[in-house]
Formats: sequence, C-alpha cells, structure tokens
Amino acid sequence: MEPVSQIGFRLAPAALDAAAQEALLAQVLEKVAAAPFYRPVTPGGKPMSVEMTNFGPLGWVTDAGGYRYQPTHPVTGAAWPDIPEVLLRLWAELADPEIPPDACLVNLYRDGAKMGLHQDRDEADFSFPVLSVSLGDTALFRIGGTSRRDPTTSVRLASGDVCLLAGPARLARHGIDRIIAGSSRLIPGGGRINLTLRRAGPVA
Ligand code: MD3
Ligand code: FE
Repeated sequence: MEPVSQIGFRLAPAALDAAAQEALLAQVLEKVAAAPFYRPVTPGGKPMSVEMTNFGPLGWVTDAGGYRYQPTHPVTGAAWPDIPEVLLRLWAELADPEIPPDACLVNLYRDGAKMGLHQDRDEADFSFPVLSVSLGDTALFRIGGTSRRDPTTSVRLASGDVCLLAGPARLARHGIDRIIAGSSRLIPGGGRINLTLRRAGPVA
C-alpha cells in the first residue's frame, strides 16, 4: 500500500509549539465567545456528536436543508468572526501564497465525539488544498481513498500538528474514529479542537 505521504496527505507534526498552541487557543476562545459552538444536525435529522462553529466570510453548516457554506451563524444570525491572523499566515506558507482561505470550520470534540468517514465536497474548487490544525487531545484520524472499497490507514493527530490535504488526498474519504480523552491538558474542560482552512467559494 502507498504511504499516506504519497497520496497528498502531508503531516507537519508539532508545527505549533506549546506557546503557539496556547496563543492560538486564546484567540479561538475569544472569537468563540461571539460565535458559540452549537450542535449541527445532519440532513437526515441526526444531531452530530461534534460541536461546530466557523470563522471567516463563509462557514460550513448542515441542517434539514442540507450541507452548505453560508455567511452567518445559524443560531445567532451574526456574521462569522474573522479567521485568526496566525492561521492566515500558515495558509499562505503551506497552501497558497496568493489566494487566502475564505472558510475556517472549527470542530469541538468533547467526550465520545467522533466523525464518520466522509468526503469534503461542498467547496467550489477542489484544486485548493485543505489545511487542518489540531489542538488538545490526540485524535485517531482515518484516511482512505476516493472509493468506499479503498483501504484506510489510521494516523494520530496530536496537539500542534498541522496537516495539508492536497492533490489526490483532497477528495479522500476520512474521519475521526475517536479522541484519546486526557491526552492533553490544553483545552479547558478537555477534548479536542480542529480548525480546517478552506477555499469554499469561487475565486472572484
Ligand atoms: C482529508 N475534520 O471538518 S481534519 C472536517 O479532525 C474534518 O475535525 C476532521 O474532516 C477533524 O471535514 C479531520 C483533517 C482533514 C480535513 C480535511 C480533509 C482531512 C482531510 C479533506 C480531505 C481529505
Ligand atoms: Fe472532512
């Protein structure tokens, strides 16, 4: 089997050191005060175990109306807060120096939360990579191929890890099997926060 590094999955372990993780978390929690985490519901009507919010011009939402990107928080109706500057810099460095991300999904995994295998395909242009930053408890992440029949590999994502999904991996099926509770002390109340930066809308 191909190593995951050859399908366009690039992991930068501990790209953010402890101080950078603390600084980013502080900014995230400050913005979350204005755009609180809420529990999304799938188009089929099932509440997700992951809680979500977004930063940036567009945010990913799911409800009875389906999956989509929208400019406002579904509970408060307010525009999403800005994407933290440090994340914009990471994107420029690792993903695209010219075109900034327009969406930052923030996932919160508390006790027992997980995310089933899925593809990210609600964005206008799959040629842009996705950049993900993990904070807090370690996650057991699973990634396969584009087909349900493709084999999957398990990768641990720890606090401070940054991964870039580009090329073939951009449409790979992936999910979070589980979180290792108590593996980090970063997040007050425990758990894991994942930030994913995307170009969701068309490039003007
Ligand atoms: C592989 N989030 O929000 S991040 C998601 O840890 C999502 O919260 C997971 O899957 C999380 O959609 C995984 C790593 C990741 C993000 C996007 C990807 C892996 C990806 C897009 C394509 C392939
Ligand atoms: Fe995803």
